[in-house]
Amino acid sequence: MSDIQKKIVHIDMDCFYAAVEMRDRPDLASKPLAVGGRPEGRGVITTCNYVARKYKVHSALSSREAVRRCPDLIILPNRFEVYRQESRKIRKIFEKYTNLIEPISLDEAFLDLSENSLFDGSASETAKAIRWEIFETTGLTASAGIANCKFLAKIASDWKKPNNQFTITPAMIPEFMKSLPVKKIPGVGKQTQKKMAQLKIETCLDLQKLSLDQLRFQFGSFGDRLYDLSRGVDHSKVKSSRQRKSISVENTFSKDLTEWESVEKQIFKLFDELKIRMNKAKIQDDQLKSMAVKFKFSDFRSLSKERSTRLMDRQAFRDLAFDHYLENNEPIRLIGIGFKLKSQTLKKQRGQLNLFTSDSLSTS
Ligand code: TTP
Ligand code: MG
Repeated sequence: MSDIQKKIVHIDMDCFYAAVEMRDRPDLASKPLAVGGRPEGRGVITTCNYVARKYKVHSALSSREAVRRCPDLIILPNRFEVYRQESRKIRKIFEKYTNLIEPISLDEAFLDLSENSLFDGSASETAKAIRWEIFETTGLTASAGIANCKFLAKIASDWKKPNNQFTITPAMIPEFMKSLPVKKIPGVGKQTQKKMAQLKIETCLDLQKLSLDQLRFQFGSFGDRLYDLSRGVDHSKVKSSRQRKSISVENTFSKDLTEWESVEKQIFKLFDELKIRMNKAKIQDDQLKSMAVKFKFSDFRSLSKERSTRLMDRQAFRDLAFDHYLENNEPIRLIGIGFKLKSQTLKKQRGQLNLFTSDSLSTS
């Protein structure tokens, strides 16, 4: 499908953590309110409501400075578990509309609605419905951006904040890009901005004036992406971790393992690798269905042991591996560990998950 036809929606909750606090403490809703650490110590502001933003209070500002800018600021402690809980509810709402969801953080996600036929295929009407359902369910407001690519959808969601949405149609893109500041381009951080400023590049139009070769010369491999992004072109896909059925890592050893100690050591090593992969794939505990440990023996037979789980737990892998080891005490040439993940819909979930291909699975 060409990008012209793509329909990407970016949903971003309005002053998310602060909004949760305002919902739960309506008496504070009209006051300047932030969540974060205490101003007496070295606390920082996690986020604040829009009243506080008028005083130039913002995320990552030291709480001490925040109170200096806004003496009446009320700072509540972070309640991450509550924010996580709300985030899960919001995720569940997204899942009613599409399986193609890429969560970016607790309060932000991309949805690919290209194949969606709801509301006569209107992504902006679908976005309205999603925002309304979020509000009905959680009492919190969200903003949305709609465009034919992730880059523009994300910019659009910021355009009419709070509690609103904005669509960038393909016809609007050339004009829109002209005035867009380069700092809005993902990947253009402080250093790149500085370099661009030296080159008198402030807007995407300024960038468009550079040839691909010039961009490569100035910005290396990022030059190709800058060429596209400055024209409002972004081919990156909505990467749905929900579509993933499993995640695993494995290692083959040059010498078969026979001692439990060496098996245990490998399990811990693999666990650290798995954790990194899970972070990259943005997989959260609530997506976990079961964990598995696979052994491939010296005769190339392989056998996995599986156990249901809801937690990413090193000790649990060790225990599962230990049981597996006791039951099948043979030289091991390969160990794999991983998780099976809950799938998009219950219907699809049945019978299709196989963490390790062509392996027999013993379940405990
Ligand atoms: P954002 O979406 O960046 O901010 P926001 O939702 O508070 O406000 P906006 O209406 O502008 O979207 O971040 C979402 C949550 O992530 C935010 O409520 C708190 C948290 N957060 C941090 O913990 N540290 C940070 O530096 C930022 C920016 C956000
Ligand atoms: Mg937000």
